[in-house]
Amino acid sequence: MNPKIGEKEAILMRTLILIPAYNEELTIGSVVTLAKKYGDVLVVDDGSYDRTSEIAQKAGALVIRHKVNRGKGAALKSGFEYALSQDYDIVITIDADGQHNPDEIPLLVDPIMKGEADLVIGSRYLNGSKKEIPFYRRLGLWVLNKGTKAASGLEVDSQSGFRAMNRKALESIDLESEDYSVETDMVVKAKEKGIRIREVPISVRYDVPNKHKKNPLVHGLSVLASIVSLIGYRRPLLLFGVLSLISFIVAGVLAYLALEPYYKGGNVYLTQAIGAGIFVITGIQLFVAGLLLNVLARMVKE
Ligand SMILES: Nc1nc2c(ncn2[C@@H]2O[C@H](COP(=O)(O)OP(=O)(O)O)[C@@H](O)[C@H]2O)c(=O)[nH]1
Ligand SMILES: [Mg+2]
Repeated sequence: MNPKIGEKEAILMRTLILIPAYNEELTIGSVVTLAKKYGDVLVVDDGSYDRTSEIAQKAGALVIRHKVNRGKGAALKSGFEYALSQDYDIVITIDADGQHNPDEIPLLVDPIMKGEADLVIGSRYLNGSKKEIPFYRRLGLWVLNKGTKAASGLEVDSQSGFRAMNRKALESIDLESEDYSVETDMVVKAKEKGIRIREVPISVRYDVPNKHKKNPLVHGLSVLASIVSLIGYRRPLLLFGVLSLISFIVAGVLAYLALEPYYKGGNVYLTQAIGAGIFVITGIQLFVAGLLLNVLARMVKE
């Protein structure tokens, strides 16, 4: 049988499944075993102190080890470098903790094979999977998704680690983040480079033994801090404008508190009045800073 050109290309595509893992001995074996059906598997063991590397190797993965823990972003970067050096055409990233289903890999690869997208994000929001997400996490994700939208203009499942990308995306996205903020970083950089981004629905499990490596509050706040700095670089007027607005609102409240006793026949409260003045000045300074940085950001872009 003579395969059509499209099928022939599909057969020749080399796919790497990249699994960042930190102390995932309970689940890495099954994730690697299932993922192997869809391509070569690379586990980046990021300084685990359990048997992650040993089990991954036994299950048939190639393993790169970091001597010390450097973070999810650093692990992905090591994996992307490997993929580029070995000429892979498609890279899938998938979590090692069993929250994602490797059998959904073809769903992510499909838009790339069809030439419709360069970066495909597995989304928990497109098919009702978000019901699986605990409520407090949904709140945090909402903030991070909105933050990512402010930085990139795109409203996507910004924290999903289940993704697929082609060589074009791989070559042009230059990641800086070492930690969990890598997911947002990738979306922002991809958008700037004109990479075509697509989302497909995926499922997600929350009944796995070791689903989160980090305290959710610490995790969420550290990602938020990185997103705020991404916004600061890209849209300074937005960030500083919001901060300036908050200052003016605080000034307004203080001014009200200062003057209220006066209208009731007493004296102006001096402390509150001084406070109001300080916040007005701060608000003006923030606004001017935003304007100046906005001009700088534009100059850098041009
Ligand atoms: N290489 C590496 N992987 C990590 C690190 N922290 C988490 N991961 C992996 O990244 C994936 C997602 O991490 P997880 O803590 O489950 O994130 P959450 O589900 O979003 O809370 C899992 O496969 C982890 O093993 C790290 O420091 N280094
Ligand atoms: Mg997890």
